[in-house]
Amino acid sequence: KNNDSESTNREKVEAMKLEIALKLGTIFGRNLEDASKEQMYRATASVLRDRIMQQWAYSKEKVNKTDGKELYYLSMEFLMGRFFDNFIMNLMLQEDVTTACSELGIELKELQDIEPDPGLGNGGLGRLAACFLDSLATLGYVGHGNGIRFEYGLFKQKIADGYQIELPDSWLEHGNIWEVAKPEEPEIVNFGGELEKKMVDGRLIVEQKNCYRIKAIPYDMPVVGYNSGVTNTLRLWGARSTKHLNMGLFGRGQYMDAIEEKELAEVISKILYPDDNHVEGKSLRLKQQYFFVSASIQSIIRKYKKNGNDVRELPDKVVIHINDTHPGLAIPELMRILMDDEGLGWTEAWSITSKIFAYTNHTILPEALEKWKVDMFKELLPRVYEIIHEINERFCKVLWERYPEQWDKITEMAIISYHEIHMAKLCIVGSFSLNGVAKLHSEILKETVFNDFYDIYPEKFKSITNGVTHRRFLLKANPGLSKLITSSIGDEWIKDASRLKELESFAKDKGFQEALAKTRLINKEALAHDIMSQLGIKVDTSSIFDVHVKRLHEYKRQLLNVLHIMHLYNRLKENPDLEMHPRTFIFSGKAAPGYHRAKLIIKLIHSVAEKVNHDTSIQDKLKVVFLENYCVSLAEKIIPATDVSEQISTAGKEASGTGNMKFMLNGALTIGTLDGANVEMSELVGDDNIFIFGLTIDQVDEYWRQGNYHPYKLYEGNPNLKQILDQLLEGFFNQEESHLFNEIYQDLLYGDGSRGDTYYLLKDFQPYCDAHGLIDKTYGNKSAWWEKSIINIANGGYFSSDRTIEEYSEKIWHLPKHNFEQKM
Ligand code: 26R
Repeated sequence: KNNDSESTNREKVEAMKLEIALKLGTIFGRNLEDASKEQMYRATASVLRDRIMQQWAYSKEKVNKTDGKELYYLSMEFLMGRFFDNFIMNLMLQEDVTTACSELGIELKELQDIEPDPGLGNGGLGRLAACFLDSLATLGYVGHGNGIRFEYGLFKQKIADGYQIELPDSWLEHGNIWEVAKPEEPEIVNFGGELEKKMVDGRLIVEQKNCYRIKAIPYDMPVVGYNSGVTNTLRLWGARSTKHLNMGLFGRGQYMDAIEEKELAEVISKILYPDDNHVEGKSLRLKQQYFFVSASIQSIIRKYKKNGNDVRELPDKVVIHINDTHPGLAIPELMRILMDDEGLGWTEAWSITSKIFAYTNHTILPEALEKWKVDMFKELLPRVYEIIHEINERFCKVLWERYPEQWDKITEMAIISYHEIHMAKLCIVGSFSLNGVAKLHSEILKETVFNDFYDIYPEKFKSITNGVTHRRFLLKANPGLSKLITSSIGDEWIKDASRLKELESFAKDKGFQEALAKTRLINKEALAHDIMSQLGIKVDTSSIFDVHVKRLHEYKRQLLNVLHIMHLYNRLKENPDLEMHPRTFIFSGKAAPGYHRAKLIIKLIHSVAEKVNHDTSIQDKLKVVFLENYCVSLAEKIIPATDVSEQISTAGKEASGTGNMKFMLNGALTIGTLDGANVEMSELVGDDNIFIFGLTIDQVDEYWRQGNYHPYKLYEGNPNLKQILDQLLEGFFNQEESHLFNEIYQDLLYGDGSRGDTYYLLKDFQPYCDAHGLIDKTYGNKSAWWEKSIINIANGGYFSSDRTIEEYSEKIWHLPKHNFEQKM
């Protein structure tokens, strides 16, 4: 039997080698000897692509026959990361491709690094959408993504002299082998113009005249599940002008105008807004949102009707998820189509629409809640505005009946108020379900942010804790640990992460602990190698790798981490023989280009690094590195090499966090606040296996309400803290520009005069230092450390996005599960 499978493996490898060689010939006219690395990559990718196309067609055919309910996941962002190695893993071709490549004289890893990392997202929200797509396909659910095919993804970050520089990310420059463009299936999206209304046979007909028409072209990408027969579609829309350029016949002037108009149309899908948690209210962003939402809804309806279905039964066959409020215009857009194109009346259209949408909230920061100025909105989307206006009128009537004469309350809750449209309110009113992304976050939505709405629609409110795909972030990113896990408990955990729980019985097992330590060391060596080649900094792989990677934001408190590093440095300067295990602090993350303070914190990290890394008197006990251009593929390298995971946001500010889960699954120990999903992590592993510190959300709220937080007293009362802050003021870490960090000092102590240190860094400083002290002590006891690490991995299974998707399906989507065989 064994011999048999060996020989079929051999056959598969030989077949693959042959196919790759053939592709080199047919695509590039090259043979193996004279092909470049890039050509090898494309040839190999193209071999995979052929198989995926077959699998995709087969899946579509099967799905069409079963005619079950389908999910559409609308999201402005899909932070997919690389496709190539993920496809290989999910098609179960890891061994075949690795062997085939190496026998052809090239390492698979080298090929992987050629693929650009599609960065069509800012951070958590976009990456969550990508994890969901993986779990949907793997679990056998039909769930398609719809978004925008940004020509430029999130900017590439370079660091020059400690400052962030943004460079364009032209990820499509060499083409995208995984997409299938369908210019023959465009949708038309209308902007501007005037409304023309007439009565025909007693029915109101609304037509939009003199609109600016833009073509939306679908670009489809396959979403292959792990060892699954269901292949879904990620449909990204690209904007094209509806005008042709042959107006050149009429003279040069018009020809140039035609080009300009074409360019104007195409800016819509040109670039992803790099703002995270901060709205700008720009009209281009509104155009982007309506563009992809209108195209998506039109194509959903078109496909639905093609099968001869009646729109009245739409809610039985289609559920549409709205990833934060960004795609919220899908609600009035469906109303528009049902009324203006399908001829339904308001009541019927609303009864369909209000059964189709489900909305997830991902942030409660007030500066991130989307609002649109009525004047701008009306001009750009007159018909959609009318519909929102009507939704609002009817909603306010309901409120009036419930709260007669309470004008303040009604104004407070209205969708349109003070000349602005409030997207979150529109989403709540127009959806049958609303959820937060972690227990604590969902409580905050019910009790505070959307409390008024909770009173009216308690049945809509749900809580579903986020998850991450443990296949990309553990199985693929950490092959050493994955092998160890499989050799101990078998490989069922790959499709059922709850099985990781079985690792708990190995928590005290010396052999397992040592093997785990070995895999970690190998990962740290690989990262140390990258740090050396990128930054020329030599880091000690026996030091604790203490990692803080995520978007740069004040609420995420990278600054608190820096203050602690400064503190450690001061202690080491006082006493070079101070007992402490050597630490390497690793940072990575992008700041929004217009976010001055976040950029200054990046500079501060570099200034501190510069001083600390070059000071020989501290005997290499401290190293600080900042890796540039944080992205999915870099995360996959950093996370498996991490000993300590920093999740230290001010309590109540981080909706969930998902990086925290990726680290946990890889066995890092977390230092964190009781915020977002950290709360659930700590409940799962118990207090002994996580380093929790700092203010709770109730304490934060209490300070806020009382207005009795006095950072200055903390500064005066803690000499270590005072020393650090004074050093910021004196330019201790940046003598050339000694005033550079003054504003940070000012802000921490005095703020705007009425409130300083709004994220409570000074209050949490000492508890944070103490928690780090405990980490240092714990690390000294190796077997205790690894035991905790194993307990974290074992309980990390809960944070697989497979569990999350099962919950969404059970509580919200109600999707049928398919069980087709993978066709490979
Ligand atoms: C510009 C504006 C409209 C905007 C606001 C917010 C743009 C982008 C965002 C990103 C927010 C919504 C986001 O990414 N939130 C994160 O969602 C993750 C997935 O649910 C959470 O884990 C994380 O805590 C949260 O910050």
